[in-house]
Amino acid sequence: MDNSYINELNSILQNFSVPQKVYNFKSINIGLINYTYVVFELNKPKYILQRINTSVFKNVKGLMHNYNNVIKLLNSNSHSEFKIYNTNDNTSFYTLNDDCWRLISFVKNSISYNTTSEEKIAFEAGKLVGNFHALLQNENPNDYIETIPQFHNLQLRLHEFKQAYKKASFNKIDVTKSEVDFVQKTAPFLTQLNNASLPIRICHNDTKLNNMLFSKDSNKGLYLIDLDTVMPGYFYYDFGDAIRTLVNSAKEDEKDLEKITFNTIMFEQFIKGLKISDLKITTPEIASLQYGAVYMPFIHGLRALTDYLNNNVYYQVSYENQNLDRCKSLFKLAKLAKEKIPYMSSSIKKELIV
Ligand code: GN1
Ligand code: MG
Repeated sequence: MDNSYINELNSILQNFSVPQKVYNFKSINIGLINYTYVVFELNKPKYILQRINTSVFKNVKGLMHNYNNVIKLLNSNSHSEFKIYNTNDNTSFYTLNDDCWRLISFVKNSISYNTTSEEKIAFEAGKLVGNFHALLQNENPNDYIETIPQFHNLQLRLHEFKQAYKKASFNKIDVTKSEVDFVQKTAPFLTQLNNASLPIRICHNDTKLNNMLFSKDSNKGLYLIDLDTVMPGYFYYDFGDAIRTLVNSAKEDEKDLEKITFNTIMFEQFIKGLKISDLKITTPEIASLQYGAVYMPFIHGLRALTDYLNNNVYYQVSYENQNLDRCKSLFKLAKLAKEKIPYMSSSIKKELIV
């Protein structure tokens, strides 16, 4: 990172109520939406500074309101390490031109993983997701704004896909033939899902593995981070998104589709972790979980395909076809998960129905 950028980041930090020092920064490139930096004091990581992508998150005030709701609950349960640092004007984010910045704590001795095949991590992940939901289960959905309206609504994502397809270049239509076929074949199966009997819960909505913090020493699950999409939803969203990143240890943009797997041991460990969490899950929710494990890789693959057809206007990409690679690997996982529905359903029942 060059010196002028380090100075710029330091001058942004001066607007927050933290000791005024000269800090160092390291950029983290794993997110696809916001820009994230670890802030170091001497050589120690102290904070996480983020520039919120305001073309994706249009209501930052509402987003930070949701964030604060969750942090308050976490802190009242003695998880005091995770906090937001306010600005000198006592607001939860700092605005500079069109950009919004926020500062949160760096949780000491924590680690996150992009991929894993460690069974203990899958088990801890199940506990973490379950306990997050248990913590939020009495929240009033009206106290949360929808940071991205209809975020996991498949009808909306299919509509966006169709719009993008109409405008896409001949070449893109040609190279995406088999993915488009997969959409046509799979969408009717998933749009049949009936949410009517499911309770609306405050969900995290982005429970992929690298949004989970674990203890560096013991791999105990600590926190779910990245609370930008905390808003009302169905439990199978969070279940499915965690499963998609635990049963498959290949990267999200893996080009070699042979490497995409559905690891049943990791699946079972996650369920066992969920079972011993404090979450009280309803019977209709239990019946919906296996579909969540197909729904989430499918909807993410569909959104990646749409962005590829739209010439990469939404996700940050590091090469031209990255969205297409993400789509292919996510669709492969959705296909594997769909074949595993009978297995998932009996394994879920065995553990969760008492
Ligand atoms: C985006 O930026 P990040 O990694 O937190 C996306 C998620 C996807 C994820 C794919 C607001 O999240 O829905 O699961 O990329 N977030 C938004 O890894 O679109
Ligand atoms: Mg996110």
